Amino acid sequence: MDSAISEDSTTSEPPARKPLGRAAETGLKIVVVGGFGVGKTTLVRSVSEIRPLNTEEVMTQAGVGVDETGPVATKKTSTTVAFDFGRISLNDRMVLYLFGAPGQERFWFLWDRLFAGTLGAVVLVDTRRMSDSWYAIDRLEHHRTPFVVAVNRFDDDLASFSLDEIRQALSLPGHVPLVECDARLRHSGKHVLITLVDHLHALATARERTP
Ligand SMILES: Nc1nc2c(ncn2[C@@H]2O[C@H](COP(=O)(O)OP(=O)(O)OP(=O)(O)O)[C@@H](O)[C@H]2O)c(=O)[nH]1
Ligand SMILES: [Mg+2]
Repeated sequence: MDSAISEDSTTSEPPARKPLGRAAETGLKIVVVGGFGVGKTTLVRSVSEIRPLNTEEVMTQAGVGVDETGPVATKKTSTTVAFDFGRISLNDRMVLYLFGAPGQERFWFLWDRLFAGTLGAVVLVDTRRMSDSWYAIDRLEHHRTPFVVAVNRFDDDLASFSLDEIRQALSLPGHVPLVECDARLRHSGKHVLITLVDHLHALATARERTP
């Protein structure tokens, strides 16, 4: 994997805008999906080499009863209403385009369109609201879109389920990679993307070998 994605940085600040290379000719689309407030926008923001496009709206009093509540609601002040968009250049010719999906159930109808032309996906999971991930996994399986699952550990998540327990709870088949991450940290977000790209590579190699 190229240094653009494998470099080890601990900062979560986006770097200065990097112009798209002249030789860039292949764009690979990756979607980050998952339930409300699992950290999708945070992940796209932390790994993107450009200032990402975020379609975030402030959650106001008017949204009470419409916008979701729960463990994340007290700290969360904005929510994605369309999608996030970021970019990582893999090498001179290949560019990864990252799309972060909106997490609230009332926007889930957008997901199927967002999955069109997607090479692979990251399902972000908050173990305090594990069932919010089921719909994402169902839709990806329906579209036959390869995916990896990343557990975004929150500081106030006291249950600290093991990866095996999470795999069981999500009924994840053994071949689907499951990793932990902190969506706020660039090196951690990149590790998730590397896991996905490795998974896609392994699937493509296996397909080539199948007569
Ligand atoms: N403690 C902690 N906070 C996090 C982590 N990841 C994200 N957050 C915070 O959690 C909040 C929700 O993150 P978002 O990135 O907006 O979540 P989202 O999945 O895009 O939310 P929606 O688009 O509304 O579904 C933000 O305030 C983040 O700073 C994490 O790993 N640990
Ligand atoms: Mg968001």
